[in-house]
Amino acid sequence: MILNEKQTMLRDLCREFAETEFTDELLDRLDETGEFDWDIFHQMAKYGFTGIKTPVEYGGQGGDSLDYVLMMEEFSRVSPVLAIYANTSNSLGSGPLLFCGNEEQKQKYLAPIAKGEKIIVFSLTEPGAGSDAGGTLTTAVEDGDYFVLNGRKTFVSGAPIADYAIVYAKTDPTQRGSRGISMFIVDLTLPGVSLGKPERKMGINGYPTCDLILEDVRIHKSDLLGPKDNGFRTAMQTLDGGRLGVAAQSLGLAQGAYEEALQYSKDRKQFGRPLKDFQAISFMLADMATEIEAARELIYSTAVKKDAGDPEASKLCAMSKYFASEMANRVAYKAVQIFGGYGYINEYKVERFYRDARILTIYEGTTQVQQMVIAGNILK
Ligand code: COS
Repeated sequence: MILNEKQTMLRDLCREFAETEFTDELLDRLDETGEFDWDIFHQMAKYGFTGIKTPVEYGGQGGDSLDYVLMMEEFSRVSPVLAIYANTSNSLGSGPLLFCGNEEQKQKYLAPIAKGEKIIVFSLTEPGAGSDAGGTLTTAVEDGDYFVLNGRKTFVSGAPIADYAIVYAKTDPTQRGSRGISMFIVDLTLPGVSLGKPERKMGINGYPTCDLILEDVRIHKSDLLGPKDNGFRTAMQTLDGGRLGVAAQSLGLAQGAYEEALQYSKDRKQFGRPLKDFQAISFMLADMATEIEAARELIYSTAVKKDAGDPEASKLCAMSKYFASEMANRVAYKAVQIFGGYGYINEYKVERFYRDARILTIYEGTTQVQQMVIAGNILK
């Protein structure tokens, strides 16, 4: 796709920001400590990245899905971890509010989230309800002006640093499966809310993840989001956009790993020749470049079609995530292979890209869930 002048400027701005601000020192620190860096988050917020897709009237930049994709791609090219810092507020966190928040909820929550003053996270998965997201066991029982929530959510990305969580809970146990589930905005300072210990992960270190535990948490009815008993549909709609974001994150990671391998193949000599002069290496590079380009075209066109209301958008988002996340793993694998033993040493960027790539085929719906969504669409 040929980008217009405004899109090219945005891409260049994001690229320059990432190359300048995402320093090696910062990336090493995130990976080693696993701790969130507030300075870079505030810097991103100052530039408006945390609200790139939020409408202007709610404190954002009013960009479209392609703008968001370009930002995610460019940030992930340098750091797929720091890309997430700007992601949640444009994706899973704000999605449910934009889809079905009332005006009061939008005014109260969206603007501070878009400006990076508050952080909201998405909390769907439970220990026994991962791919089977409709199997949620968390309950919400009406009590006067309140709902009383009980349950445990798991793998909640960003929970340790968040102010609010969108929580899915069963409000009508007589309805089966994904029906009878409602969405709530939960203030994480409320009595009865506690957090599990931050998980130690293979990659994506520096964006902490933990369990969210709810024990008799009283949520005022004004924080019920959307219609009661009908929250699952919004979760799925939100995940359509989230999956496009993970696809763009995969694309950026693959591009970063490929560029590292390309340069290395020119610098490193074996048997008296640079690696690039060996057909085995040049063919790997050719495969990497081709797959990246194919993913880019699919993702960009999906972004445009999604905003245009294309009825195929849900399927295309799943296809984008499926193809790009698997592709990023293939590319990261080959990048490590080209680096040989050095690729296995954590001093080299491809080692981290390889570890970070592994989650892409898992979070926001595994590859197999994407295949279920795609098959469900083409076979209906
Ligand atoms: N947009 C709007 N509505 C959607 C939708 C979408 N993209 N996808 C499904 N729905 C609706 C369906 O139309 C259906 O509505 P009705 O109840 O009115 O008929 C409802 O949602 C349930 O859909 P479905 O029957 O397909 O749900 P399943 O329980 O079979 O689940 C999968 C389908 C597996 C696709 C779903 O559970 C899923 O995406 N799981 C993975 C969850 C995930 O990504 N977790 C990561 C956590 S966030 S990091």
